[in-house]
Order: sequence, then structure tokens, then C-alpha cells
Amino acid sequence: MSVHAALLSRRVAGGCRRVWCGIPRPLVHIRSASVAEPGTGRSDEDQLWEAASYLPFSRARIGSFFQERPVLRNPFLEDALLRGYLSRHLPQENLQAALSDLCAFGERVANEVDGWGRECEVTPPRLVHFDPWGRRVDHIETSPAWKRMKDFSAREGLVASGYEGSFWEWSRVYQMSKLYIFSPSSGLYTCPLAMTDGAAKVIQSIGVSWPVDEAFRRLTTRQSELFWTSGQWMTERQGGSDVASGTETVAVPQSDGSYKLHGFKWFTSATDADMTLTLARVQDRTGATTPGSKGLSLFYAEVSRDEGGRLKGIEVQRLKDKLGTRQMPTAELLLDGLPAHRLSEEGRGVASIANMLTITRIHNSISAAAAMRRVVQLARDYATRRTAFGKLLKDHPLHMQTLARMEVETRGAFLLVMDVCRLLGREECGMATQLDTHLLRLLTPVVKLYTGKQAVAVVSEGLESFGGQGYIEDTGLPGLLRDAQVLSIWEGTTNVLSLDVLRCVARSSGMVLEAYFTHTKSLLAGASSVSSLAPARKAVDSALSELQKFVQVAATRDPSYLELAARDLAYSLARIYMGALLIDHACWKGASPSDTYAALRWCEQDLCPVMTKQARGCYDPSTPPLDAALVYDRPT
Ligand code: UCC
Repeated sequence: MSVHAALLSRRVAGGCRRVWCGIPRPLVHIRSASVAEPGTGRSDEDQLWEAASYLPFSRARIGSFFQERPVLRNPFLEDALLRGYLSRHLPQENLQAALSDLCAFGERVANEVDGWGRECEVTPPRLVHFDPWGRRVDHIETSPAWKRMKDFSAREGLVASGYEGSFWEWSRVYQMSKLYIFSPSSGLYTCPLAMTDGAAKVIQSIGVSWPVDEAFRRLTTRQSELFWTSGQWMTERQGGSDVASGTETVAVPQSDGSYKLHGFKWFTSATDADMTLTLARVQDRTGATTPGSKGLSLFYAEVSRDEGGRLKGIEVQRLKDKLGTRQMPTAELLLDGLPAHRLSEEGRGVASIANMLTITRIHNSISAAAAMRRVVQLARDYATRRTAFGKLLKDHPLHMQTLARMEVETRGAFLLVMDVCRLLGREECGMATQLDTHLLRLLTPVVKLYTGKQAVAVVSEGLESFGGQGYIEDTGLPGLLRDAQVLSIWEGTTNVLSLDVLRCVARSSGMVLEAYFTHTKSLLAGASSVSSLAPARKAVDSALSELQKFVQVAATRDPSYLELAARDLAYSLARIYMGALLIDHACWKGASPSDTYAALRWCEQDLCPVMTKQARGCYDPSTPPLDAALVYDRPT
């Protein structure tokens, strides 16, 4: 044993025997305690102990190893699928301009905006009810970073580019590509942007004229000093899904043709908005209102303050304490005579706000795909920096398999949401065929519900790839999961949207499904000569036939049968269509072997779960009572 080692073992043994305030002193404190004790002479032994700097933990008490953090690089340059998709589809004449804009944008997102997003997270909004002299002000204080996001969003045209038409029918794809790059770094500023875009769309569809012409100009401007955001106040205390029976707010007609709104809005997101669209029931002369959906009308209201600084006709009750989306103010509002204008015909509120729902659901899906992309991007970077069991994570095949599965999910989500943006762009340019319109209606709830679920699963898996660090708050990683969780809840939960799929099938007398089958087959036909994709094509083709069979059988059954199958039906629609899109993209002349591999992997799963579950009797009349008995199973 060397002299150092001998001294160390004596010292350690002695240290263990020492008692400090009656408690055995922990070994790690021994050295600092002997230095700190005033008047204590330093023996040779002590000096030798300190000289033993070759020992681990002797100089730097926390050790010398620090794990490198994952680095966020330009999300545009890092995303092969996004770049491939845009190169394939954007008009050639302005492709280069678009790609360089997105490249510069991605650079700013990585180097600047991401830091603001973090600032929004750690400096959440707060509500100041009263001024120092006791006057009620209901001021929602947001962080400087949140305000910077607003200016940045305007200047980058994150809403405007959807209305400028610079890329014709691809304008929406271009706009949503920017939002896709921006979203995970945006500190949830994508939420007010979604509602702003939705409000602009509603106004455009109703007609840009007084009293909303000025609002439309402000919602779609690139000038930050003019830019407005909009709220979407739909949810009341009785619920946000069943809007028809949950809306209690009344609109009292005024002599000048305007209205005053009285009600309680239970969930208003990004409540620092400049205006809002909301639903209310018009009171007749006797004060009566019409119940149900037929009683709802759509209203426009500006959020403004009187000379005393008080909100006109609004009291902010409190801000919500949420699992995630903490960067953004979400409030309960008492509407106490809020001045408003009716935008829809009386009783056409839900149908009129549906355009807003379409837009916010597409934004939601973009955010879902973007969250998946972000966690994959960070995880794959981390895999080049983290060593375990003697090699980098990237050299562990099992770890790569996990990341590859996440990548496949992300690709499916991306292609579906971009396809919906393509359809929206075609509709807005007046280029949509009947088939496009049907597809857009059907795929909007499908993409929202499916990508919301994927995002939660993929982001959760993604956190695991950072080990314990994925669970540590100030890495910024847990926030990704918290914020993903809302994606399957707001803007229509998974089940509500599954029922919306049934609603549009019924209202179109099945035409939306006809469009779906026709288009999916045409995507597959384009791949018929590509042998490397044959297994995938076969899988999608046979799942499509199964789905057709299911639809034929279901059409003869009681509506409750279809309702029970609604979620599995929506999942089948999503998986089959995503498979067809992955195959189609892999056939493009600029496609890579990874595009083919992703398509093959995607198509290995059960693409038509509704048929699988049907075969197992999951929708039989005997099932609901068994489900309920299982859920409420109690010891007897
Ligand atoms: O507000 C919220 C949070 C805001 C934050 C937003 C940020 C998101 C951005 C994310 C990015 C990061 S959360 C609240 C969200 N609430 C919902 O999404 C509502 C969920 N519920 C539904 O979607 C229901 O299905 C309802 C409310 C639409 C059902 O209402 P009704 O009255 O029962 O509906 P009806 O009677 O079936 O339909 C009424 C009319 C019909 O038109 P007509 O009368 O012409 O036949 C329907 O075809 O509305 C039409 N309609 C639609 N049209 C209904 N739904 C749609 C639709 N999705 N698309 C087109």
C-alpha cells in the first residue's frame, strides 16, 4: 500500500469515528471541515491528504465529469423530410427564396427564439387584480419574451403568410412549415397565433367589411405595431365539448344594433388578446333565449379598457393553474356587458365558428408534429454525446431502434398534416375539387386526433432517451411533455373528434369516405412499379379493402354500433392514409433510402384496427355493459 493510500485509509477510518454535533460526519465533509475549523493546526497528515489530488472528488468536490447537453441546431437544416417535402412541392420559381427564408428563420429559432421560449416558461404570466390604490384593473402581466414573440410573429408573417398568397395553393404549406419550425421554441405563442389565424379565416369567410375590416387588417399584418391577436372564447362552465348545451352567455340587443354580452367563459386561452370571437344566445324582448345549437350566434368583441384603465365589460376572475402551457395566460372571464357585434345570422354560431375550428385543429396538428420532431432532433444529437456501457448511445442498436420508431411516427404525422395544409391551400385558392373539399373535411378531425396522441407518446419516449435528465425541470425537456399533453385535449378531445368524423360522414352521405378511398388508391397506384415498396403497398391496399368492408357492414348496423367504433375507425383512417403518403413520398425522384425504409416500417403495424377490433366483437351490443361493469368493478 502506498504512503498516500495508507494515510487515506487511516484518515477515512478516523473521520468515520469523529462525531460532529452527535452525528457521524459524512465522508464528503471531512476535508472541508478540517479546512474550515479556525485555529486548527494543519498537520503533515492533513497536508499530505490535500496533496492527494489525483483522487477522484478530492479537488473538484463534485467530480470532473459533466455530461454535454443536447444542442439545438437549425431545425430547418436538420429536417431532411421537411426539406425534401418542400423541394418536391413548392413552385420552382420561388423555391430558392422560400428555402433561404426558412433557413434563416431556423437559424434565428435555434439561436435566439428558443431562449425567449424558455424565458416564457420560467416567467409565467400573472394576474394583477388591483392597482396600488385599490382600483380594479385586471391586468395580465406577461414576460418581455412573450411580447417579443408577438412582434417576431408579425414580422415573420406567421399568420400573414397564410393570406398573402405568395405561394399560391402552397401558401398554407409554406406558412405551416414556418410554424412547424417555430412551435417548440415559441413558448406556446403558437396558441394565440392559431386563434388569430382562425379568426381571420372566419372573418374572410363571412366577408371583410365593417365592423371587422380593421380587425382583419390587423390580424393579417406583418407590421408588429399594428398586429392583433384574437381569442376564441367557446368554453363555459358546463363544458367545452358540448358547446350547444353548455353555452349560457346571453347577448342583449342594443338600440344601435350592437349587443352586450353577459356570461362566464371558463377557459379562455392567451387572454391578453386584442379581440375575440365568441358564442352567445341572443335574448328576445322578453329576455328569453333559444336552447341548443340553434340558439347560438357568433360574436366579435374587442378587448379594450376605459379611461380609468379598467377592462370594458370583462372581469378576469383568475388565471388557470395548468399542467403545461404555463407560458400562456389562460383565464376565467366574467363577461359583464361586453360590447360586441353579431357576425353570423342568429342561430348559425356553431356553423360559423367551424372555420376557426378547422384552422386551430390544423395548427394543433402542426404543433404535435413539431413537438415530435423536436424531441427526436434533441435525442439524436444527445446520442452522439452520451456514453453508456462503453460506447456512445448512437452505437447501441437498441437505442437507435427506439429513435427510428419515433422518427417513423414523426414522418407519418408530418406528411398527414402537410397534406391537410395542401388541401386547405387548394380550397383557399379556389382550386379545390369536390374530392379535395371532402378530404379536407374528413382529414381535419383525423389529423388532429391522431397526431395529438402520437405527440404525447413520442415526446414521452423521447424524454426517456435522456435518462434521468429528461425528468429534470431546468433542462427544459419536461416542458415538452407537459405542453404536448394539451394537444389531445383542447380543440376537441379524441372522442369528440372521432364523433366529428362520423358527423361529416353522415352529413355528406358517405361522400367524404368515397373521396378518401379514391385518393388513397391513387396514391398507391403511383407506387405500383416500385418493387422496394411492394410490402408496404400491399399492406395499405389490404387495409383499405378491410376498411371498405367495415364501412359496408357498419352502414347496416344501429348508429350506436358505429359510435362505439368511432375512435378505431378514425385511427384506421389515419394509419392507412399516412401509410399511403409515406409510400407516395418514397416514390418521389428526390427520395432517399430512408424514405423507403420509413414507409416499410410504418406499414408493419395494424393499419386497420377497426376491423381487428370488430372481429373480436368489441362493438357488439354485449360489450358496453361489460365495459361499464369492468370500469365500476368493486369488491363485493
Ligand atoms: O377554445 C379552446 C381553447 C383555445 C385554444 C386554442 C389554441 C389551439 C392551438 C393549438 C396550437 C398550439 S378549447 C374549446 C374547443 N372546443 C371545441 O373544439 C368544441 C368541441 N366540440 C365540437 O367540435 C362539437 O362537435 C361541436 C361543438 C361542433 C358540436 O356542436 P353541435 O351544435 O352539436 O353541432 P352540429 O349541430 O352537428 O353542427 C352545427 C353546424 C352544422 O352545419 P349545418 O347546420 O350547416 O349543417 C355542422 O355541419 O356546424 C357544422 N359543423 C362543422 N362544420 C360542426 N362541426 C364542424 C366542423 N368541424 N367543420 C365544419
